[in-house]
Amino acid sequence: MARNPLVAVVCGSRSDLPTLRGCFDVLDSYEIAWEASVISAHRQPEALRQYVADAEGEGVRVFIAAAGLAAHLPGVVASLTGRPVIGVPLDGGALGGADALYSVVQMPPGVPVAGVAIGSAGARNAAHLAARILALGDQAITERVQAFRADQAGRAEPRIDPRADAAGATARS
Ligand code: RP5
Repeated sequence: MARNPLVAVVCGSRSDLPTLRGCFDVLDSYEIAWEASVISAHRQPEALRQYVADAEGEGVRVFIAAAGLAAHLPGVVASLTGRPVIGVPLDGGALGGADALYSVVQMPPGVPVAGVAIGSAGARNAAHLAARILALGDQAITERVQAFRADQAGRAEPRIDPRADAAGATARS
């Protein structure tokens, strides 16, 4: 965790934290200061209101909110701040995260939440998206985003031997 975080990651339960691991790793890879909190929109609504107000006052620019089941956390955070909110729907069990996905993306007009994929893929993309938002006003983060994209683009593997060991796949001659 860092002083003067630019990104606040909030989730509804400690049980969500393992799925968010990649989110923290990606933020670290961009050298973006972040902080994490476990505050449920349903169980601790007053604490959530207070936290969002405090975080805004302390300079948080982007909120990432992750929750499972009836995932109201991202929407409630968006109701409490004018800053960008990225919602990560999590797999809470019976409905495999579709319940949370619908909750995250079906926001009423005027209260936007940027929804990403269910689970760990979405958690990582939430961090990538936060980096791209912050990059609009930060040259160092812009350069790190460009470097990530260039590295990713350079990893194409045309004409591999698909039966070779995955780590040592060789170009087909
Ligand atoms: C949601 O309910 C949380 O985000 C979590 O995904 C789900 C279950 O919470 P716990 O019962 O594990 O605390 O609010």
